Amino acid sequence: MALQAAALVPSAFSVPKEAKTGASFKDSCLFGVSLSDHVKAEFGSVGLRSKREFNLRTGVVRAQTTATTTPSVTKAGAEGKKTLRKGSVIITGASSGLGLATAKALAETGKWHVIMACRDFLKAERAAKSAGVAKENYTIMHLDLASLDSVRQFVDNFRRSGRPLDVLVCNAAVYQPTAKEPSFTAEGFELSVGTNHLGHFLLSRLLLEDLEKSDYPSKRLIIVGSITGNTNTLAGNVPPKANLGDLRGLAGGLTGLNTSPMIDGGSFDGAKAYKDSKVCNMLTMQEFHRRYHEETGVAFASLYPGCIATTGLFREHIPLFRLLFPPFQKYITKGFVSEEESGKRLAQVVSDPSLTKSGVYWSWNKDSASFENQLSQEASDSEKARKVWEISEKLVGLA
Ligand code: NDP
Ligand code: PMR
Repeated sequence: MALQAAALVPSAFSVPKEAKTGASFKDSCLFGVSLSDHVKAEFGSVGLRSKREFNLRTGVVRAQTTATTTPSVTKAGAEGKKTLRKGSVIITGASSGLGLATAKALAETGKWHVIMACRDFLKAERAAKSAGVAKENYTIMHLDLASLDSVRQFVDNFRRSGRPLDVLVCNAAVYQPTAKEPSFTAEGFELSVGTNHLGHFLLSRLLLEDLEKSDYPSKRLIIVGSITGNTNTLAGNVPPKANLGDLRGLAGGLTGLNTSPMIDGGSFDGAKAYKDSKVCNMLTMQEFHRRYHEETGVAFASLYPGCIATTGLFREHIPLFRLLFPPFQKYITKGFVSEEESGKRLAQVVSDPSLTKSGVYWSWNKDSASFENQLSQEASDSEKARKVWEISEKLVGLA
């Protein structure tokens, strides 16, 4: 049986700094078209749902541990392969969408044990079961990326499990396109950048040590990026565009108090905050590569898995968007991929022997063949990557 350790710490939630009502959503556009008031009113239910989820999560404390089997280790085979033991991969946000599909694809090979690092233990357990992931191929461990305490606790719990770490996949993300006001992580960072970038930044910095210790033939650290953070594409030119500016907001801590909640110091825009966070993800991957690839042998990679228009990422978008976005991507842009296909793509980046190159941003063409893609000027700016790295390490308490 798999080890199951879940510690739902009280800090495991995101704290909205200002009281919000369900009606307080930003005037929104659907593919650039303004919405009528009756459509806007539908936002209310989303707001209430979030609040309910918030209330449910607060005060929940749980720790679960059951016995585990040690990873199966097979010695060198006839072809002289170094090791054939089961790989051990952590995937953040594996309770839905891309993360779940990747967990399923890897588990199905029988060659991987997946540690599903999720903020909602029960949701993850149900998701794994309904996706048909075999019990012996996964473990759920609690991780709330919107709390740095939770990140540190996750790392401790993982180390206590005694499993090796061969691949880390930073996949989880939040997207708040309709939020009128920013919300914040436990430490007071704007939620999208705080979760998608800073939470993963601390996690990956801490776990690099564990990856380094692994004896697996191909050790990898993958941070999921996206086309919408790349302004060298059509998708990346849909407003609001990603732009980190001179990083003054990030340097100020993204608190929204006396400083801006946005990296570039501007006023809050949830869609932009998400795209900015993806730029940080892609810059972080490259900075990792420059600093640590040679020294550790770990391959660092990012990717755009395709437009998975049906996932929970769009849960806070208006219902009309969620209805029209999949057909728009399927028939107009032709950028649509199913969750299953996207999972296979990310699983390739985890385990395919031909995708071992470090410092690469992978994409797939129409025939689903992988290729090394070009990042935008900003997303490949090494000076900016260094500055984002240095500011981020101060914010998460590493420097
Ligand atoms: P989903 O919403 O389906 O998955 C996101 C996952 O992140 C969920 O499991 C969610 O948990 C988890 N998560 C959110 N906040 C936290 C947190 N604080 N701590 C831990 N986990 C958290 O979206 P996708 O599958 O679409 O997104 C996965 C990745 O793919 C993201 O990095 C996204 O940027 C990227 N991507 C997505 C594209 C798309 O078209 N959908 C395109 C390009 C990139 P919970 O289930 O509890 O909510
Ligand atoms: Mg986009 C080839 C064109 C293409 C692709 C691949 C995407 C992917 N999008 C494309 C084009 C367009 N989009 C065009 C022309 C428009 C204007 C009509 C458009 C609009 C649009 C919106 C409003 N697109 C969106 C949104 C979102 O809210 C999504 C977003 O930006 O989330 C941050 C989104 C996306 N489009 C994509 C992808 C992959 C997304 C999901 C975002 C992501 O995870 O990065």
